[in-house]
Amino acid sequence: MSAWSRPSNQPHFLFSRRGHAMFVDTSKLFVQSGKGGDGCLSFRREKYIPKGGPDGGDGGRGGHVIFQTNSSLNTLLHFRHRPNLRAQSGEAGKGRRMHGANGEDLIVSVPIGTIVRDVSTGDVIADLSGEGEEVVIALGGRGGLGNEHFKSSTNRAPRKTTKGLPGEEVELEVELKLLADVGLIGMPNAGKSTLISRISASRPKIADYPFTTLEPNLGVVDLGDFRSCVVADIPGLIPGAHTGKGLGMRFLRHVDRCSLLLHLVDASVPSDHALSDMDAISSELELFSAELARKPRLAVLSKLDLTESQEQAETLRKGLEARGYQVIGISSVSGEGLQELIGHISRNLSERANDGEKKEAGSATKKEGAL
Ligand SMILES: Nc1nc2c(ncn2[C@@H]2O[C@H](COP(=O)(O)OP(=O)(O)O)[C@@H](O)[C@H]2O)c(=O)[nH]1
Ligand SMILES: [Mg+2]
Repeated sequence: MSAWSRPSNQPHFLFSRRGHAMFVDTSKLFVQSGKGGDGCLSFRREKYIPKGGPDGGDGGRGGHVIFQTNSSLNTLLHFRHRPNLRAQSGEAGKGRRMHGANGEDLIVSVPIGTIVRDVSTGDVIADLSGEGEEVVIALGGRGGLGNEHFKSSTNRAPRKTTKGLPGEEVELEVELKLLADVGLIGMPNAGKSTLISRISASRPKIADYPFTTLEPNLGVVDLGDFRSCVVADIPGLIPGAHTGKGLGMRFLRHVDRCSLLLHLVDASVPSDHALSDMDAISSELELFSAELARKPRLAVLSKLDLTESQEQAETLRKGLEARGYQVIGISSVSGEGLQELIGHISRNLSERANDGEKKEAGSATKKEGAL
């Protein structure tokens, strides 16, 4: 199946014609699996058994580091808070042939589509593309042997044990192709780039961008509770764009997965101009992609720190509401309204996730019915 024909609620990344995703997020990680516990040196000591044999147990295995995909993640932002990942060591063996406990495995959640490379060799060691897929990235060290293993006919009281093996240490680079969750539209100069830079916790690099003149601009926004999303502007969506001014249909496909569009309206522009600009962009959007135009849209009044914006804010708000928009006022300079905006994005994405789950639950019931 080609990447283009996937149902739109499923893909976590799309590819350009050359087979590469445009937006790539990377993160460096250091992982270390647990050391194995040492074998134990011990002899049986009981009241009526004066010369009990060796009874030192084996050490437990060190914990593995395991990567597991989790469909609720869509960026690598959570690794920035935690770049060192260590699994627990195994416990040493004990007397009475007691085996030391194994170290707990460290399960690391990663988004679907994560590619894992070993930095020292450059090799891809995992390509996690399925839901719930698991790969052991670093194997825990084996536990050492207790002295009970070294008993022989010639040596009934061995003092030999072995040490637990060290865990593996690997420096990794993880890579994820990103799709935009939120698209920004608006006239040039409306404040799109400034807003992205203001609300982003990281700015992924843009790889293999197939268009030379217009660079999309994107950022990863931290929504709290280990949730994050990708916000991208849609470059060149200006009046007349559908007649071929710079922007190709192909670009719009990369924002297909957006579940929300923010339409930035510069509140410092005289209000009748601001509103007619908005209408012009809206009709351009319709001409470009009816699908994109059907997405939920929020009007964002920008630059509210400026006096002229404040004077016009009410008129603009009314004009936008009359067009059926919900309106949030912001300033990327003072920070006003940005938390409210992030809250709105966060709720929109949770709703999308819930809708996705409902759809999955629906198809599961159908399968059962068919059996
Ligand atoms: N006073 C003020 N200026 C802003 C704000 N946001 C953007 N600007 C300015 O508006 C101009 C255009 O912003 P930019 O983000 O490049 O707009 P874009 O073309 O939509 O990406 C720049 O000079 C910004 O510094 C804001 O919230 N307040
Ligand atoms: Mg810009």
